[in-house]
Amino acid sequence: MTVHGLGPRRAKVLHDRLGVETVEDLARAAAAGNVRSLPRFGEALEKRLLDSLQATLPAGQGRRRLDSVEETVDELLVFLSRLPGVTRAEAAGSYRRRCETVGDIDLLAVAPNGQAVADAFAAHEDTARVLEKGSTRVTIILRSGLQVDLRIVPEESYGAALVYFTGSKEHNITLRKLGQAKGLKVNEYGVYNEGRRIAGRTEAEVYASVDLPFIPPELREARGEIEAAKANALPQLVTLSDLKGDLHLHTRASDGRSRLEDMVEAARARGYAHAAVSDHSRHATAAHGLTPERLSAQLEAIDRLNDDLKDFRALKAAEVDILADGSLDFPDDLLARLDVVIGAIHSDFDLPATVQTQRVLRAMDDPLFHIFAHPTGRLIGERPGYQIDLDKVMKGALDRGCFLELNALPSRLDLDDVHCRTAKAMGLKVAISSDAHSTLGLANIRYGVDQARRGWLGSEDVLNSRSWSELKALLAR
Ligand code: DGT
Ligand code: CA
Ligand code: CA
Repeated sequence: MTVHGLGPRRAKVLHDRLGVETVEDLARAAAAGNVRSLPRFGEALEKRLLDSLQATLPAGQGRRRLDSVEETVDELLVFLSRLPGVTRAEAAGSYRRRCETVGDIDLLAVAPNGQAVADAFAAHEDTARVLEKGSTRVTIILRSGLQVDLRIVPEESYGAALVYFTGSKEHNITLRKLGQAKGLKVNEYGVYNEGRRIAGRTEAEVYASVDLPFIPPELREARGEIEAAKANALPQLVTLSDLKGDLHLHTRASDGRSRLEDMVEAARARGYAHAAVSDHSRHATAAHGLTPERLSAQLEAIDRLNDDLKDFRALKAAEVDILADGSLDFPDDLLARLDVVIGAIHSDFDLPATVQTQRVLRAMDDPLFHIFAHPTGRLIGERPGYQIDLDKVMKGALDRGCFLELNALPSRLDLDDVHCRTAKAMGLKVAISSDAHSTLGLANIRYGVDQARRGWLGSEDVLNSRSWSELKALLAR
């Protein structure tokens, strides 16, 4: 039932006819072509199931969502930093690059006596198994099943080791080649010129030894960052403090858990200048979508709130369902009263790509439309996105003067990093939005910022890095 496209009835048929007990069983049956002939299945559904399983299995088989490991990483870093002799403890690997999922956790510690630190780390109370232990490295499996690699290095190698273990592997290889071209040897212990160490204490030192400025970890994917660094053309990446507002949040009126006043107060307390209250529209019945009457009442409540607020504006918005034919779920006279109209797909996921793309473009044809939310609909490790031609959608948005969202929920991160970069390249601005369903949910925005940085976005590429008056001008079509 966790597989997208399967309901209870079909799950039962799979179990009764094919003896499917697990997701892995289903993957095997579908790959063997045994699913298509079952009643109410067919070849198209078998293919969709296979696609869906491909998106699910890698996460099921070991990769974990970034947010799900953060607490563990924080605890282990505190544990490490309190061990005798440890002067630094830092996370590296895909975790530090802020990838949306991580295969394992890589930690780096600086200490003069590696063996003592290795022994103490392996003896952590959450250790289930020790896979490897020496004087410079330990690999353990935690009780949660998560693997942790720890490397212990001396102070003078800290920068070189941090570069090396942050990766990516492809980034490292490119760096090493740059070094080779200068007659230097670059490894995890330092940078060497004919056996003499010339750098390694800090990351900046290592990059400088190959004539590069410091490259932020989120960019280290061998996607042109070294060339950009060489040309002194690295982007000035967006930071959390660049954001002046949040353009997507929910209240108790639809499927949120906090009251309107509390959401607005929490957004103001974060230091924002504005926040868009964007509850669901009526078609999203599972999310208690608002009727036109209820939305109208909410708009009046927001007006009253704003009367009492200084230096902050609650924006009138809605997350409006884009219906199957591309029409919007609220009438234009109601949409015209909103500051921000967000369109989203919550139904009819299974349309062919051309139809899905047209559906969205048609929705954007409405001059009241502003932002296309979570553009692919994927849920990381749970379901792939619907079939859609995102390039066409992005070009369509640019032509029409609308925008795409980078939904910051760690289960979505939608747009992904690669599509953020495509958007930037074509001059299309992206809204980084929390999609908060409670006051605490506003803090998820930082995952969106991480992803935006991986997508090379600067403050200027982000819609909500602007004050309301600037934003208003951008939204006007
Ligand atoms: P993951 O764990 O699959 O999410 O991805 P990473 O990037 O954390 O990969 P991991 O844990 O295997 O290794 C951590 C870093 O160590 C990696 O980003 C770069 C470095 N590294 C590992 N193996 C090699 C290698 O064979 N060559 C080079 N140059 N670097 C490597
Ligand atoms: Ca790793
Ligand atoms: Ca590792």
